[in-house]
Amino acid sequence: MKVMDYIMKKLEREKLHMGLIDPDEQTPTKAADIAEILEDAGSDAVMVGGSTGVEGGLVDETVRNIKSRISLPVILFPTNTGTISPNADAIYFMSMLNSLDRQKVIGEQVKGALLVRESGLESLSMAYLVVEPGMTVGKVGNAELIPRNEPELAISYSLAAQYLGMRLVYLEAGSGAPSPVPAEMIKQVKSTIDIPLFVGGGIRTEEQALEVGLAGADIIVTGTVIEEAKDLKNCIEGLVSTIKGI
Ligand code: 1GP
Repeated sequence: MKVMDYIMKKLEREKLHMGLIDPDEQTPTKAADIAEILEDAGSDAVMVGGSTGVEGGLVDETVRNIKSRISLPVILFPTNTGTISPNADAIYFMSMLNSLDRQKVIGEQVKGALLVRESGLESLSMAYLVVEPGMTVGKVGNAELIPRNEPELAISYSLAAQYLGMRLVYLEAGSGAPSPVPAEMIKQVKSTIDIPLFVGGGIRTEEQALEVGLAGADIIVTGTVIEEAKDLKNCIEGLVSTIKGI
């Protein structure tokens, strides 16, 4: 089954959790250990990527290790064309619509389009919108951050993405953000668009996952908490059961 169909089918009955693994943060073997815990805990997919532009060989080795151990979809969350691994199941073909840097809006995508085609990866078009504080990805991407108190701007970007034919919207507060995207912004965006809404950045606790999910996020992404948790199994199980219970 195509990854997009898998996501849409699952969304008919529940919200999804995806764990983000940054290949820079651990060895490929350790990344596969984490992926196995995610799968056992009932998470829905593993995203592989980082905001600083990890080197291609390491991404590929990480993806291959993960793929050899789990059956969940492995989806690339790329920073640039150097991070494409043909061994993943799919790639978010993302545009940071609120970047002031043309390269992030369309340049990298033009550079990578043929590579994606040759790789045979399923391409999932996504509007990537960086909300305050934006953290590293906001800086690296030269984002004109969406202010936390301007949900109307987030709505306009999201709707523009939908009208442009994009299939997914991602509201990103930035990895390690002190708090997630505001619930009010999530609620207003969700009530306006018809395509699935991803929310990530700063989600560490079950309470935060619950708030983000209740506000309307369809797919909740956690990264930092996976790197830092003392008891990873317990942490992921708690997050997943909270999200599935909404
Ligand atoms: C980053 O939204 C993801 O792109 C995950 O953020 O690391 O804060 O969970 P965290």
